[in-house]
Amino acid sequence: MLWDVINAISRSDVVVEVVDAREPLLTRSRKIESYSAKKGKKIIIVINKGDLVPKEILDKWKAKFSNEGIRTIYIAATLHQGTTILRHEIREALKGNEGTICLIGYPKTGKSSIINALKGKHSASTSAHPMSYGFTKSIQKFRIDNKIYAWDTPGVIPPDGSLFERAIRGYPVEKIEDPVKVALMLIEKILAFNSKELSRVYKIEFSDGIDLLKKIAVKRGWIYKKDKEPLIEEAARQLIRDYHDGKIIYYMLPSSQY
Ligand SMILES: Nc1nc2c(ncn2[C@@H]2O[C@H](COP(=O)(O)OP(=O)(O)OP(=O)(O)O)[C@@H](O)[C@H]2O)c(=O)[nH]1
Ligand SMILES: [Mg+2]
Repeated sequence: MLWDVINAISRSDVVVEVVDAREPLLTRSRKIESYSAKKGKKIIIVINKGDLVPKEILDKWKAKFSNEGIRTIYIAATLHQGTTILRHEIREALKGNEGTICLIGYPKTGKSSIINALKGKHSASTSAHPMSYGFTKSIQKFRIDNKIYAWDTPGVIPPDGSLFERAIRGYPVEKIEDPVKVALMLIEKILAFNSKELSRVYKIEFSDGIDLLKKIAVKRGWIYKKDKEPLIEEAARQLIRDYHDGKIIYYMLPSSQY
């Protein structure tokens, strides 16, 4: 899979690194950036899913990455917001010449959705959850317009990826080995961001992460038949899916400590 990405980079003029606006630092790969730079490729960072984060925060992330000398823009691919500026950045990077870009990034950052937004129609298949029906399995080239071609690549957790991103994006939700552990990590992050958000989404008051998972399971009727215990694994998977679906409002701040 990483090989697919390296292959696409080598066949492109410009590398478009797609990060999730909610977790820009955790979904960027300095390793892939420095590899691309070493190969002489121009890099554009695209902060996608901008609709899930307030504009002033997006501006801060943009300023942060721009200060590092990387062209950066933010967009909301599925809402077709920011596509004109993205097209402009790509043309600029290609100096008006015909050329090829590649979209790279962690699973589920919206690479295929960006291809569709640039093309103006649904051409690349997309999916809401890691490795669920429609995710990108191999590199594929698309024609964006009469001068620009784009490689769509499979989402890959790069070698410098965090354990958390690996756990939450690296596997299909139903195959996560310990969904409760992953959900508890996620709950902790969300609570630190906004202590009321999970009560708002699930309409449940709770004392801690496990209590929340138990109450979600009970509320949805996910109970072990044998001993009537709540199926917290199922609740944990649901919470992870809700995060992927953008139902829970959570984002990192550029000022946070990592
Ligand atoms: N809210 C929101 N959701 C988005 C946006 N862009 C993409 N998505 C959603 O994010 C999910 C993943 O989108 P994809 O385009 O399949 O992501 P990908 O990076 O190609 O995923 P892989 O091929 O698995 O690596 C889908 O459910 C999209 O609808 C966006 O701008 N805003
Ligand atoms: Mg894809």
